[in-house]
Amino acid sequence: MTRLSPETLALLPADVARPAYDRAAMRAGVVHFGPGAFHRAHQAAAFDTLLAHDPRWGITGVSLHSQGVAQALNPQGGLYTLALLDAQTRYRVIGSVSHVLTGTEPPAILAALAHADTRLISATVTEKGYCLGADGQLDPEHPAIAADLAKGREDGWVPQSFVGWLVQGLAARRRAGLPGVTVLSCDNLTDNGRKLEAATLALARELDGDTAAWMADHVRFPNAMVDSITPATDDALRAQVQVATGLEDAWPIQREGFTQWVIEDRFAGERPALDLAGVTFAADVRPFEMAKLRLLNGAHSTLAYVGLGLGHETVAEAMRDAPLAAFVEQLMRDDIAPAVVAPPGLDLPGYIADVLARFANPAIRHLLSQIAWDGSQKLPYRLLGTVREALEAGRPIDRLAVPIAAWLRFLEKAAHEGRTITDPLAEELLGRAADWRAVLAMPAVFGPLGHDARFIAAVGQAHEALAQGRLPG
Ligand code: CS2
Repeated sequence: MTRLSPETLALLPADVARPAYDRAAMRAGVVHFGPGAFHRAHQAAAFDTLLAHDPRWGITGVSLHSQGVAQALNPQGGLYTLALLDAQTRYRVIGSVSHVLTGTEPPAILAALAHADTRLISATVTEKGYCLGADGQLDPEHPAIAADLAKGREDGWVPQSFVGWLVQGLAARRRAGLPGVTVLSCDNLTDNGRKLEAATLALARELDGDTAAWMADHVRFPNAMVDSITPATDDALRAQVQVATGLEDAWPIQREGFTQWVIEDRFAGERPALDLAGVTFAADVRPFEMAKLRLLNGAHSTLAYVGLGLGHETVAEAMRDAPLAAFVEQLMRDDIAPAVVAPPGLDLPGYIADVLARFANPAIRHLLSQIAWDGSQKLPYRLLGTVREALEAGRPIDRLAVPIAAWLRFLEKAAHEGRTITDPLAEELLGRAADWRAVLAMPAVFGPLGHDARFIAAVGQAHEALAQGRLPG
């Protein structure tokens, strides 16, 4: 079977969309850390649209901890197929990624960061990639940060953390007299840009005071809200893509048709005209972030842990379980929405209905087990803020305690069966899992909330209800 590549693009059937620009003229204006499925389905597709108007915004991907994306994409000249899953699946070959570097090539990463063409450094490194503590600040005891603190004053050090790479890249730009740069977090963290800014500044102050000072005038870290449901690639997708395109693609990806990207209008130097690709620039992104993280991601994690406990496999399947779907809807409307300050013009009941319809999309096979990854990193942003505010406002937390209890049961079950889980805190979580109170007492996840008697009581009740197969109404 012929493989997708710049040479074989012309063989694609007419109904498969392809880059509407000359890829040979493309320059790399973006260095992106974490070119996984979400980035390639979402941001890289927006840049692919922009490139038809402006060739300066190609992407160099940087995959620090794995070789897989580089091995799949580089032989294809960076090209890959995106399947858009709606009633009718559409296929689009994306050309915005020119090359993917890996952590085995530190000089090339540094050269890309400190290149005159680079105007934007962006990231989807997931919550754990930021190395933050429960207080949202850089955690100096995180092994990667501790290593960077130990080595970062030596010449030619190789950073272990993403934040370390930013400090090294910014230092190289400063020394080379290059103009400023925008650093854009595209991860599901509240206040993602500000958190990354604080973390980068904290490390820079320790390692290189001149770069820390230079950042104030030359670097901006806008907040951003990103949204598009992106199930992991499976064999079924590979097969479908091969049939639809007639070419072999080592790593096609898929997402729902819906996509949203809201970026704070706070750039260092030039702002890419991403509005041409449907991106919204806003003075304040926080209300968008809050609505999306608390409602969509909070409900997603609820479906994942409660749904897995009930034996479901995918989000759409969990949504066909009428009592579970009704529970999640009530949780969103009655418990989460009161803790959301809606962005201007957003109708929360309508937003909730749209999110539920997206979850129910039968064309998407989104595994609950994928969403269940990294619970210790996700729950604080998705649910615990809502719980804290409900307690402060004197609202009930009975239903909000259900996904937390479902997560605790998920851990308990894995520990009992001797399975591991995907979570940076897996070892400690599983070590404590037999006693859910011991998990609540982990400061890295729950902070002071874990010692709140009302919270402990509500989680205890929810835990009991789930053990009896009941969903508290
Ligand atoms: C999901 C998200 O895997 C997860 O935890 O909740 O990836 C979700 O699909 C996206 O944030 C939707 O924009």
